[in-house]
Amino acid sequence: EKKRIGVLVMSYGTPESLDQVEAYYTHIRRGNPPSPEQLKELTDRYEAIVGGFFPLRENTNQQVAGLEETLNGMYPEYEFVCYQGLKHAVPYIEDGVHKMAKDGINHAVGIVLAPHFSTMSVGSYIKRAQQAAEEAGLAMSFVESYHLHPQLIDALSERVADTLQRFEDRNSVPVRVVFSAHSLPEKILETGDPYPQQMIETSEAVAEQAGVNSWQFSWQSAGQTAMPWLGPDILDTLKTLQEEGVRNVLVCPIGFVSDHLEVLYDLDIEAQKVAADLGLHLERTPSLNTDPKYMTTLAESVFSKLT
Ligand code: FEC
Repeated sequence: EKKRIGVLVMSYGTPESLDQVEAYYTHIRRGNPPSPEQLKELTDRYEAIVGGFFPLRENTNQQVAGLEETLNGMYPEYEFVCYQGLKHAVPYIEDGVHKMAKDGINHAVGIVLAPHFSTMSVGSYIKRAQQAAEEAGLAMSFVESYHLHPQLIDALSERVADTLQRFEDRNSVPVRVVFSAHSLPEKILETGDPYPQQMIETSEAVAEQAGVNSWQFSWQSAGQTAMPWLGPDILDTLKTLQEEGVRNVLVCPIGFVSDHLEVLYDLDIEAQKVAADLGLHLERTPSLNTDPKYMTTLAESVFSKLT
C-alpha cells in the first residue's frame, strides 16, 4: 500500500464572478469594505483584462492538477493528493486543510504558488495553514521558498532569451531587462524580511543564465495606502529609463507564476500605456502557468519536505 501524502497548494485566489468582487476586496482589506469608487475601479480592471474575467482561477486549477500528475509521475512510491487553499477566495486555506483531514490524510506538505518568501506573503499563508492543521490534528510541513530552484531559473531564462527576439532592432538599440515583483509595505524591512534579497537573487541568476548584462529590478502593483511601499515602482522606472535614453524594455515578472490581474492589467495595460506615451517599446515575458519546468520545481520542493 502506497503512503498517501496530502499537498496543500496555496494561491492568492480570485473572485468567481463579478458580483463577488466586493466580498473578495473586503477580504483582502481584512474585513473593511471598499468604497463604491474603489470597488468600481477594481471591477473596471477585471473587465479590461483579456483572457476572460478571472483567468487566475482556471490557471490555478491547471497548476494544481499539473503538480499532482508530476508528483505521482516522479515519485511513484507515494500517492500524492493535491488540495487547493486560497488566501482571499473559496476554497480558503482553512477549507483545504479541513478537507485533507476529512479525507483521512495524516501527512501533508504545504506550498505556495509564489517563489519568494515574505512574512507578509508566503509567511501569512503558512501561518493560517499551520493553525488550521494544528486544530485538525494534521502533521504538516511547508516549503518556504524556491526562488533559486535550477528548473525555475531555467524556465525564466528561456523566456527572457526568447522574448528578447521580439526586439528586431536589438543589435543596434540595446534592450534593458527589468525584473519585477509585487511591492510590499516598506515596514517589512524593519524585521529583516528576506523578500527583497530573494528578488535580487532570482534576477541575478536569470540574467546570468540568459546572458543579459543590462538589467535592473523594480517593484510593481503597490497598494494605494498612506504607508510607504517598496520602490521604485515600475511606472516610475519606465520614466527614468526613457530619460536615460533607453528605448527597448523587457519586463520579466519573476514574482508571479500565472496570468492574472497584476500581469494582464498592471503590466499589459497600465505599464504598456505609460511606455507608449514615453515612446518606449515594452515587451513582457510569458507567465510560467503549467510549464513542465515549473511543475518540476514545485514537485521537487514538495518532495524535499518529506525526507
Ligand atoms: O487575478 C486576480 O484576481 C488576483 C491577482 C492578484 C495577485 C496578487 C498577488 C500578490 N498580492 C500581494 C500583496 C498585496 C498587498 C495588498 C494587495 C492588494 C490586492 C488587491 C487586489 C490584488 N491584491 Fe495582491 N494580488 C492580486 C490582487 N496585494 C485586487 C486589492 C486592490 C489593489 O490594491 O490593487 C494590499 C492589501 C491591503 O490593503 O492591506 C499587501 C503579494 C502578491 C504576490 C505573492 C502572492 O501571490 O501571494 C505579495 C496574484
